[in-house]
Amino acid sequence: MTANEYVKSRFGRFMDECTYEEIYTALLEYVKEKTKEKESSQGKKKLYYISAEFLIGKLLSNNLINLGLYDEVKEELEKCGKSIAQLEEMELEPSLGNGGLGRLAACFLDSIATLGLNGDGVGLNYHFGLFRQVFENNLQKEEPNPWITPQSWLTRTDKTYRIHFGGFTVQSRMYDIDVAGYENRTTKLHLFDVESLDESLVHDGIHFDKSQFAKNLTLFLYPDDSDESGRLLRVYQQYFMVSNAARLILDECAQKGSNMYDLADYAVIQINDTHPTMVIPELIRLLMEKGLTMDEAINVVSKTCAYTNHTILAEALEKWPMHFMQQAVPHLVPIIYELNNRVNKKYNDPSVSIINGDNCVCMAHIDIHYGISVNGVAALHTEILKESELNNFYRLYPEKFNNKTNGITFRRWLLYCNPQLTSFIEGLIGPGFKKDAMELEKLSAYVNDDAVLEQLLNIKDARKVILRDFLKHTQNIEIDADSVFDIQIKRLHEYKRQQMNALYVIHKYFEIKSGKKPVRPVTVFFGAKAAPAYIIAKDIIHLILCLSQIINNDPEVSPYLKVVMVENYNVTLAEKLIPACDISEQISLASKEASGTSNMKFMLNGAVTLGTRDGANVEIADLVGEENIFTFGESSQTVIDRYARADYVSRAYYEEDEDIKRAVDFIVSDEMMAAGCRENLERLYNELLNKDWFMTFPDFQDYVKTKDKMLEAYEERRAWAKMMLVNISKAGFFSADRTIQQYNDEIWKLEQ
Ligand code: 26V
Repeated sequence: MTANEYVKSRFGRFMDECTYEEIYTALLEYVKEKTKEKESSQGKKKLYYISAEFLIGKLLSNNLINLGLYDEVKEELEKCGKSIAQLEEMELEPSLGNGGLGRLAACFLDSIATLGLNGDGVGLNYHFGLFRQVFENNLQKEEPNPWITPQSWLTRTDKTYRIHFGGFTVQSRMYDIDVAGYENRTTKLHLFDVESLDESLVHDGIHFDKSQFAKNLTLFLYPDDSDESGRLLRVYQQYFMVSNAARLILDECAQKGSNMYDLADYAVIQINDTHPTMVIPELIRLLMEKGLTMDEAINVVSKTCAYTNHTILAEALEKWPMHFMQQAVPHLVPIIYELNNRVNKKYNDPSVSIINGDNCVCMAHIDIHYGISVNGVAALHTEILKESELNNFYRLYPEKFNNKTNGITFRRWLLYCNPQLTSFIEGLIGPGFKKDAMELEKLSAYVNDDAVLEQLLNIKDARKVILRDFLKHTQNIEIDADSVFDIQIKRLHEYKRQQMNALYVIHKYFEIKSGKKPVRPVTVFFGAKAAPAYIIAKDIIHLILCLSQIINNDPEVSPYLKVVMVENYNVTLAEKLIPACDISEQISLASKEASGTSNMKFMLNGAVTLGTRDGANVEIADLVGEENIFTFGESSQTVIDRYARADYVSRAYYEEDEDIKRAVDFIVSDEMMAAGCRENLERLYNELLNKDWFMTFPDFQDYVKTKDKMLEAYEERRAWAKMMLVNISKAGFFSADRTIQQYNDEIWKLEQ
């Protein structure tokens, strides 16, 4: 049955006589049915990828592509006078993630299904997601982000569990989202929800009673953790997630014949960052309920779990106070003590203890001692883990440490989001790259082909026009499609240094004012959400929004420079921004960005990277060669040494460098005060002047110089197009299919 026939059977009318809402409802069911017809992988051993975030994005078009139905449905719609773009607007984007970690988990599910591996995702069904960002008076405000509608991708299952906390019990229910792999198998994302959830608890934006756990557990992802009650709630959420996951795993393994002693032959668990760590003591506890001794249970679980680290920022390595555990999960406490005692007895080294001197539980330490594998997410990141951050552990367990450089799914980040580039590539090298991304290398045969280079530039121009129209239509933002598109889109964090980019903008503003005008206008795009309690991050958003107001309304400057901060940056916006990008901003302080994954998406779509030697940028540079990337700034070793010496004084740079002084002073100038709030701007000014913890000043001049060099290079259109082509041709390594194959070969070892 075609999609149109399906619509007819559902509503008694063909598409041309249906509303978009009706067509969307019908197609959602159609796709769900088609997905169910596909086989899911079986096999004895199964992977459970447990993650607090799955940033899956909208699913309709992506699923149609993976099912091989996209072109057909698009055509049918067009024949009926409807557009697939408008249809896509019917779907709400689930905001079940925050940034790279969550998007990575979603890309991994796509690759797991595509490679036909037997593996499911397990997470939580947050009704209001992260939050929806709105700008008011140049400030970020947070609103709930509901996404569950009567027609949703969720399928309610019969699986329910009773989950016990200290003092009360809740009932859970599992909801499933089917994940269609590309022309292959399917897999499932299991999202657990609490039956007693009460959405009416939410009031005034994203506020709610944080103490009513049974009613609030799955309202939001990362609820505000600025106070103790918010942090405690995170422990409840995490336990809810892993207790459900552990029960599901044991149920499924028992059903397949496991006697529990052989659990590791049936299940492997990937712990995505430390958020799911409690699955280890919880599994031990459940196995003991089934009759295993503590020794046996620890032994079994220690063969089953693997841990991925996504950050070296100390503040992101979770440590929960023991009294939280005592309150939320008292039944895990004796197990955690026992795990700690064993470690202390064996190693007698407080730095590797599970319970630290402040009586907090170091979650990563549980993962490392009681897991089979510890991996970083890019080569440099893994080296830093081994040599510094986790060196004490590396010396104990060198065999557990390994690198798995991140990847992205090319289905969403090329085939779906950039059909123009996709069909152009296909015309040149055939369709093989869709299954084997390394075939993109074949493009290197065309690096001196003028017609190809010209066409590549045309496609980029066309994508810039599409972005311009989209932003006008959705956010009422006006941009010049002939300007250079310089884009930084990622979580707002000081280490990612959006503030350094903002200082560059101020620097340019002054240059233009003094008559030094760029040969071609530049549009600097930002997209970022700041954690609700992260004050300085919100101040940086405020700075950018004020700058945007001042610059875009200044007739002397705006013909040459524009600043755009898109509202509520999410996967849907990324899909529009990335294909249109010329300059990909990857400017984290070296050593701080574990990997980055937007850097890979940009490269794949023909943007050129402006980056520090950090995370996966290092591997991008190795692949494309120094002549096809613009790197700048201090090396990770210099940065690490500087932190060790603790002798960085930002004020000294400010006093010695007139450009830095002028840009920083502008933050508290009269113009800025007229556009923004004194309190926020002064706080940010003082932070930079007195602290600048992520060292923007030492890299500033090199950043300015390199970006200007890049703008010059942009004018050499043929040479620039060549750089674009080299970047695309070398992007194959960053396919998540490669990453997942490595996880399977080296850690999971599932049948294939
Ligand atoms: C943790 C927390 C804990 C405190 C409250 C706010 C908050 C927000 C987010 C997180 C986890 C974020 C971790 C994350 O997204 N890491 C990113 O992972 C990517 C995939 O490996 C990697 O490319 C990025 O470099 C890394 O920042």
